[in-house]
Amino acid sequence: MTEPETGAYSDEEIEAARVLFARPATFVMGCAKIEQLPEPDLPEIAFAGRSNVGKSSLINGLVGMHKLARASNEPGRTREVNFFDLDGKMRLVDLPGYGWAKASKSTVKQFQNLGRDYLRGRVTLKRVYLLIDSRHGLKSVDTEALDALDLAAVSYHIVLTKADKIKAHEREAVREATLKAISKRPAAFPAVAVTSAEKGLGLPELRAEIMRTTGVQI
Ligand SMILES: Nc1nc2c(ncn2[C@@H]2O[C@H](COP(=O)(O)OP(=O)(O)O)[C@@H](O)[C@H]2O)c(=O)[nH]1
Ligand SMILES: [Mg+2]
Repeated sequence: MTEPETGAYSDEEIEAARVLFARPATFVMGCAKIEQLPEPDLPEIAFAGRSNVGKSSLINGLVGMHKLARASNEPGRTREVNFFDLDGKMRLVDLPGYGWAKASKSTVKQFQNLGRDYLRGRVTLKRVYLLIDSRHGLKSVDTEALDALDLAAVSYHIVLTKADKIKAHEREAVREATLKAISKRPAAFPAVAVTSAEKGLGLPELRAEIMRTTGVQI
């Protein structure tokens, strides 16, 4: 049996990831239709989660640019699949948020179908980072997303966001509860990352994890 990689990174990995993510990141395109996706010619990682969970902020935090993903957050864009290129080596993909209470049913369906089609069919997708608000933990709408990913056998890694908003002992409690909740899920990576895009908490480790997962070298 191989040991699960539960988040120990060497100084060298952390430093290599810092260098990689300091390289230029650019907005490639926002896609509203599955036919518009860029050619699958680079490894991709995708960020999914409820709207407002912190997907765009996490992407900005990882690349150290305040406005990269936010700039694409004009009305409409949050319902597209947004692609960001990191130094021509990989793409970061900002998926439409789920759990939009106010959107019409047909709109919800349209962008959820797009996210689903992307997740199911993307040959270059290395992993989905499924974001969960650390103040709330897994909610039923999140559990539905996990069910769908497990069913489609799409590998995902849970990332707790906004950890600056809770105390250190609460962080550990929600991390452990989340880890326990995913322990029997087949497509779940056996670790839970704790992050704050605002304070930079957990970002060096997440960069290192992404580098491992994609196999990208500097
Ligand atoms: N305190 C705090 N707020 C955050 C953090 N990440 C995101 N936010 C805030 O949460 C809101 C939603 O973030 P956004 O990245 O747009 O979420 P998205 O809809 O998932 O892309 C914004 O007001 C952000 O400033 C964080 O790490 N800490
Ligand atoms: Mg967003």
